[in-house]
Amino acid sequence: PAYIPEVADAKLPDDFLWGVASAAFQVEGAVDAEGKGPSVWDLIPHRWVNSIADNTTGDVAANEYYLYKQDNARLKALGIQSYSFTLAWTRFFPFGRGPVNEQGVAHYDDLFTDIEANGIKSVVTLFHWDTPLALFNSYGAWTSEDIVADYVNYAKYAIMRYDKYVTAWYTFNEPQYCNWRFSNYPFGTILPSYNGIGTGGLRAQYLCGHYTLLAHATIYKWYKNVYKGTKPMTFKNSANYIIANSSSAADQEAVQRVNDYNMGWYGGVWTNGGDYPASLKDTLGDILPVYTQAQKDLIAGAADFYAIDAYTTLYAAAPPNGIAACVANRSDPNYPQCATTTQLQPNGFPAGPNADAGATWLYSTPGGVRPFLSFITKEYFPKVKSIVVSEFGFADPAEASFNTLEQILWDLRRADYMQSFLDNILAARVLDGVNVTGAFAWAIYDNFEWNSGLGTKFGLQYVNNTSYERYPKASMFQFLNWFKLHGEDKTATANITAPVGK
Ligand code: PNW
Repeated sequence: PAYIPEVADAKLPDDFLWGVASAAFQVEGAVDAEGKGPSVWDLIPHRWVNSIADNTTGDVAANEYYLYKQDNARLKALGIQSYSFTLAWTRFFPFGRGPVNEQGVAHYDDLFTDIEANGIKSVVTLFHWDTPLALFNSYGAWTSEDIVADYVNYAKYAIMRYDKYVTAWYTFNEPQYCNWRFSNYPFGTILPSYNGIGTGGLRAQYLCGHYTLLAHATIYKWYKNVYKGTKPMTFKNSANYIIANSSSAADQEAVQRVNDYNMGWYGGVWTNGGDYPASLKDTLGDILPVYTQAQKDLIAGAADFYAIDAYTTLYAAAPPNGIAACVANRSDPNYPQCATTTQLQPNGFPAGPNADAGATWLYSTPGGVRPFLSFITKEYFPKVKSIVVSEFGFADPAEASFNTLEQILWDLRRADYMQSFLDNILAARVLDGVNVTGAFAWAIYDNFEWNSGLGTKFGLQYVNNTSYERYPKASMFQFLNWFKLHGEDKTATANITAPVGK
């Protein structure tokens, strides 16, 4: 049943991009196969004691490296239009730079041809956190400007080889997690520190953000102006809809600060002429690197659409001692964001902080995406012309302890989340006039959920971690049914009058 009755009969245009998503390190396994070099994520589960909640590793993950033909056949059989997946830099350039690994490239040649042969569209991310370990060892990876040239060298190679197969490009997944997902800077006890940066410092985080956005903008401008590429390109943002905890001015300001620190940090592409928001500059001072005018010009306008990984909804409040006191004190626990967030309580289903360490950040509040899409379009980034929800998904807190196949496959909370989330996206489009042009569910199947390990499950398909068989869950059928009901009405496009900016 529709959660939003007004959209029960509404249709999406044919060119609405939709499907399921994955990331190389989370699904591929085969971490040392066919010439692949090590990434930081190959090392972390083995060398950093207790870094992974259930002590699993990504060594095999979902074994996709060997099972991709079955996976693609299954996507086709299920009727999924598009697959959003990522490429592992260390399969192309095992040491991050230097000679190309032909075996790794041959593997991706096969993958792309097979996806195409199954009639599925490829949506491709060039970098999803699996930084080549060699670049960490030689210059501290994302804390050094050297990373820009190495990323650009890899990205150019992958783009030139695969552009013809790709429907849309993402340069980066969620640079908002630059602080540690890209390299796990806190594991400086295993790897040395670089550039005067110790372990997990703020300076490392903001250097990482700085060079990531420069790398993104450099490859974007090359793709459009030199290569003359025609496919849409952007990077994937990570942010959630933020509601003020109260009507007080301080809590309103807290909302603004949370948005600045998540979205505004990389928002120079659409606003501020390529620069950082004033709140970051004021608060961070000399911690925040400075863009030259030429760099700001490079960044401004360096994207074709806004991609948002939106999972949940949060309240924001001023920190206990107030925003001003926090901004003035670098050792305040809330520095530099100087706002606190708490989760909106989910409707209907219990979700508890203690139920599953991997999902504490993710209450099921899919209603937030509708106002969030309006917020992005109308208020925040006036230059955004269209939005793709590049990831949304749910890890049921109870799923880790499910043990019968029936319990696992009857994932009603995730099915509920899918139905409600999609209804809200559709409502944003047809009732609120937001030009949302795509939606991708995370994840194609259960996979290696970073520091939460294999035990935290986001899949629309269950993966048996002994046989590696995949089984579609109820949520997969809910998802597919939704697109059967709402997809493919050729008349719909003409009815959408999307506002572009203010
Ligand atoms: C995404 N949040 O990260 C990543 O792109 C995936 O690799 C990951 O598996 C997936 O979400 C599920 O965690 C996010 O706090 C991490 O809102 C955190 C948030 C959102 C996305």
